[in-house]
Amino acid sequence: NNRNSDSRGALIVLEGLDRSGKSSQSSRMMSYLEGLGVSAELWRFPDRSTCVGQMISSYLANKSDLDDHTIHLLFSANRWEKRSLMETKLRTGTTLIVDRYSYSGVAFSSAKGLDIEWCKAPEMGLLAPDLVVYLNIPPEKAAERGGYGGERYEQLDFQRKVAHHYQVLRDPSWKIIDASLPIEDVEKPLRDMVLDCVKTCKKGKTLLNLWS
Ligand code: NYM
Ligand code: MG
Repeated sequence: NNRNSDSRGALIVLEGLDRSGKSSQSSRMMSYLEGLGVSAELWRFPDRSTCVGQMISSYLANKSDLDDHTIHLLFSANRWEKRSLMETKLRTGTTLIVDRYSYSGVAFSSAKGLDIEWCKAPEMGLLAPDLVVYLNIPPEKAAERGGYGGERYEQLDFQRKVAHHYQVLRDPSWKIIDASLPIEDVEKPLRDMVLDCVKTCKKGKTLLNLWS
């Protein structure tokens, strides 16, 4: 039977500071969904595989310098270049677990001092997530985890500002998980939230655009 023609996948976004556990949790989520037979893909932004993504990667590695507005728009362009594929995947029944999205774009750039409304503008018209989960960790605790990779932004004082700007952006629909807990204690509530969202989207929840 062709269930995909009338059921869509869910757009699920994980947000949080660097070293909050997003990448580990999203790959564990993929194995879990695979085991349940849920059609799902793991995406991440920045997507460093595209031309725009390579410019971003070089900026993050301090191999190039760009004006703050310019890099902000590149991060946004990197989401726009994936928008139509994203919509196709969702409409054909594939759930997307996305490691960072527009909220990272706005939180990191506004933490540098850019106007928040200016930061949000280029994100308008991208697909709105069905679920945003914020992995909440005190910046000091994330820094203790070590393995800040030495990229731009991976400094405690800046991460403190980013945490503040995430709080400004956050709306009541976000789910918050205490990410300083052991990995399994983060994973368990996350699984419940994700399955619940997948179920709601399957029933035909409308796909919307940002920011709505
Ligand atoms: N970042 C990520 C932004 O500044 N704007 C964005 O739109 C996105 C998606 O890139 N420190 C920042 C947050 C991270 C850095 O991301 C690289 P990651 O998840 O470490 O590859
Ligand atoms: Mg990082």
